[in-house]
Amino acid sequence: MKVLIVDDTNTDRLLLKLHLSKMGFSVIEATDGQEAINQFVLNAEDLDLILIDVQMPNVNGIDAVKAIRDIQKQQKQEWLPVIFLSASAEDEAIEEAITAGGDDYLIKPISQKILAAKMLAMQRIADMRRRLVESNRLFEEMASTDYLTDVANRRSFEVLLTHEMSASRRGLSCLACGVFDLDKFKAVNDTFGHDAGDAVLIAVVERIKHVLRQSDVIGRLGGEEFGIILPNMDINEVLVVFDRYRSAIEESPIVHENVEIPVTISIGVTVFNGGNETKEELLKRADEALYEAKETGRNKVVY
Ligand code: GH3
Ligand code: MG
Ligand code: MG
Ligand code: MG
Repeated sequence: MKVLIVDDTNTDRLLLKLHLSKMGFSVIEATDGQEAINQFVLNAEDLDLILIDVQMPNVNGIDAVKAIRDIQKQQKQEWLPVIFLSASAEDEAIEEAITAGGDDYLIKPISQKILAAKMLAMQRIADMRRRLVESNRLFEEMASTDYLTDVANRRSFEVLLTHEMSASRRGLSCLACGVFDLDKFKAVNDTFGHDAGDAVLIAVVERIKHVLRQSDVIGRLGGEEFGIILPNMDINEVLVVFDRYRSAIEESPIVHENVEIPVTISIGVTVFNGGNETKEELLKRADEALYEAKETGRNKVVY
C-alpha cells in the first residue's frame, strides 16, 4: 500500500513515516497542501491513501483535499481514502474535515494503536479500490476489443477515426482510410472449415499489423471486413502503401494445421476531405471503392 503523508511539522511527519514504514507501507511525503496536490497528480495511478494535516501554511489540508476531490471527479477516478490529522478534537473541526472529503480523522498526538487499527481498515478499502480499478480496466478493454482478432472493434474503431479526423482538421495533415474484405471467404469456410476460417482472420490481421506503423489503426468492422486508418499520410503514397498491405496477404498462403490456404483481400481507399465531412461519409466512400474492387476482379486496391 502506497501512502502520501502531508504535514508541515517535520517531527510529526517523520514520526508518522517511521511508524508506517515499520508496518510495511511505502511512503511519500509532502510538506504543504500545494505539494500534496502535486504529489497526488503525479502518483494518482498507484496511491492508496492520503494522511493529511489540517493546519498548514498557504494551502491548508481542507483546501488541498477539496481540490483533490475535484480533480478525481473531473477525471472520473475511483475514490481515494483520506485521513485528516489534527490537534483539534472539536466536533466542528471533525465535521468540516469529513464534509471536505475526508474519510476519517486522527487526533494528535496520534496513538500508535489507533493508527495501526485505522491502517487495517484503510488496507481493506485500498484492496477493494484496486479490484474496482482493475475490473473497470478489463471491462473497458473487452468493450473496445474484438474477441477473435484482438484489434479494435467497430465501436472503438469509429471513436479512433473521429479522433484522427479532428487531429487532421487541426493539423491539416492528410488522413487516409481503407476498408478491406477477404475475397471469396465463404469458400475458405466451406473448404477448410469454420475453425480454419477463424485462423485465417487472425493470421491476416497479424500480417497487416506487421506492416502498419505505430500510429496506424486497424479495427474489425464486422465479419471478414476490417478498417485501417493512416494518419499523416503523403497523399501520393496512399495507393502504394495500401497495395503493400494487399500484396502482404497475397504473397504467401496462410498455413493452418499444415494446410496451405491461399488468401487475397480487396481494399477500398479514400482520403479525408477535411471540413465538415463526417466519419459516416468517409466510410461510405471507402465502402463504395471496396465494392468497385470486388466488382472489377478482387485482389486489388481501388482509390
Ligand atoms: P467476396 O469476395 O464478395 O467478399 O465473397 P465472400 O465469400 O468473402 O463474401 P460473403 O459475404 O458471401 O461471405 C462472407 C463470409 O464470411 C460468410 C461468413 O460465414 C464468413 N464469416 C464472417 N465472420 C466470420 C468469422 O468470424 N469466422 C469465420 N470463420 N467466418 C466468418
Ligand atoms: Mg500543521
Ligand atoms: Mg468477403
Ligand atoms: Mg464481406
